[in-house]
Amino acid sequence: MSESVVLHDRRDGYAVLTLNRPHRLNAFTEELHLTLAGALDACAADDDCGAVILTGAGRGFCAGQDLADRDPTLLGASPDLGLTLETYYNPLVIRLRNFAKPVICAVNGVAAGAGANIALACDIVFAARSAVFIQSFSRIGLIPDAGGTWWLTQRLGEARAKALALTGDPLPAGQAADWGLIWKAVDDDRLMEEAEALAARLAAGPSRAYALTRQAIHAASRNTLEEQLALERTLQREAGRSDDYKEGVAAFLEKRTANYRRKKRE
Ligand code: T3D
Repeated sequence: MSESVVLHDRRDGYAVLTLNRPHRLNAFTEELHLTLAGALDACAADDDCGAVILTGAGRGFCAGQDLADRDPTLLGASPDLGLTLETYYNPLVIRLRNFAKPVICAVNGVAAGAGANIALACDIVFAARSAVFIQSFSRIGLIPDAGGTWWLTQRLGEARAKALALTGDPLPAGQAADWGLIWKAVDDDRLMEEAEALAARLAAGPSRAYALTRQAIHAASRNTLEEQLALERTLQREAGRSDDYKEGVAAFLEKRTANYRRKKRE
């Protein structure tokens, strides 16, 4: 039996999902989309899974759409790319953005096209220092998708967004971190160690507070300050009613480490 196109490794408290088409730099096919969606759903439904790491097998993270499935000499009529975005890429971006648990991306190598932008849809992005992010769309006559025009403009501003998108030039991981596009560039041999240490830490933390924090930060770019303050009030009210908050305050006052996971399992 052939290996799955997404490897799903369950660790203590978190899961590692590995895109597994290394011969094509983990480019997306329909099968990869469907398998990844299923794996993410399984993580969402797993109460003991507090965080997810997304990474790639082999020397690349993901090279975007598998262009072998777009070969014009085989397809005849032009494919409706709007339909494939609507069916696969856009739901994946929204699934990652609204995921119930923090998603860490460990970009192990080149991230190109939609592969770069799927990485940017994750909550916290680590990249191996040797990795590059490429908005390669313009090289094949397309526009950045999977949220590319949004992530780049929001995080880098128009000047850098336009230069990256129009040139399709690679952005090295270190520069992506210096510019604030991602969280951190780390030495290649420490990538998974760093990502897993953070996943384990988040998995042991106050999960409801994390979900509410992500919700508030996502809303910030569209809200006025007044609207954001009102949202913080609403979400903090909810956080303040949680067992995690009681445990956090009790642990502080008792000068001990808070134990959120134990409380959830009791
Ligand atoms: O279509 C829709 O549904 C709309 C949605 C579109 C979303 C998109 O992502 S569009 C953008 C698609 N992606 C690209 O245009 C990137 C294409 N790949 C590259 O430009 C380069 O491969 C990289 C810059 C990513 C890496 O370059 P390099 O030199 O490190 O590796 P390579 O030799 O080019 O690739 C290694 C192998 O992977 C090679 O196969 P081979 O020759 O060893 O048998 C190459 O053909 C294959 N590969 C890489 N990317 C893709 C791919 N095969 C199919 N599709 C790919 N995207």
